[in-house]
Amino acid sequence: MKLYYSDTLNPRKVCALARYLQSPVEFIWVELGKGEHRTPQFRAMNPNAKVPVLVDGDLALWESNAIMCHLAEKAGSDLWPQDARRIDVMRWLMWDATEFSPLASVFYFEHIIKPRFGLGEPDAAEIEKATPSFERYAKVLDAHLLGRRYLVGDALSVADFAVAIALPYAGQARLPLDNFPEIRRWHDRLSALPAWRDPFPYTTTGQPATLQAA
Ligand SMILES: N[C@@H](CCC(=O)N[C@@H](CS)C(=O)NCC(=O)O)C(=O)O
Repeated sequence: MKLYYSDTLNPRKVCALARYLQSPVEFIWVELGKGEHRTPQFRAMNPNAKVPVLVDGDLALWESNAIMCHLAEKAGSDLWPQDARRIDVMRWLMWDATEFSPLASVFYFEHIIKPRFGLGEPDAAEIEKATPSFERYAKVLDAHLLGRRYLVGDALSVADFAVAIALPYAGQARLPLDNFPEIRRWHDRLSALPAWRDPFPYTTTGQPATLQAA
């Protein structure tokens, strides 16, 4: 399998999961700054021209959450459960994709992507507009996490990797999380996993890193 990625939000969860599961993937870096995701060859794999993409035989799979489920299923891992928990995991994946992460992404885009790719100053109006909605959903998440170790049941699942995706960037993105201690506690637990803390398969010198056990 080949996993096309960059060191950005959505590929991060897939790289973390691949590392956690020690999936047999070849990691292929896509340089977004050079537009490598907009080439005809890349669009043939993903017409949306976005990373991540997983190529598994004839399958070119895009959408980070679907890729996580595919990798977990291939590994026979309970992170994408076979039993009734699957519906609950699906619920959180949908909630994340439609409610929580689009709002967190506003902060990530304004404070991290714009400076990184020279796209101008953060737009204070965009941040102000996103803040109450972000806090509304953060409150839902915080309340759900009270007394729980993970989102679904008492075990880690792909839902945790999806919903938490903006949290490693919380400081730099200036996510308004001060009033949500349960979210912070939960993310501290995830951060104890080497695969979550350090998901990308290269070192600070730019050399590919050997994947190690999570
Ligand atoms: N819904 C997609 C979103 C993928 C996405 O937005 N990827 C970003 C990087 S985090 C990207 O490739 N952006 C390039 C662009 O929009 O030009 C997923 O979850 O995989």
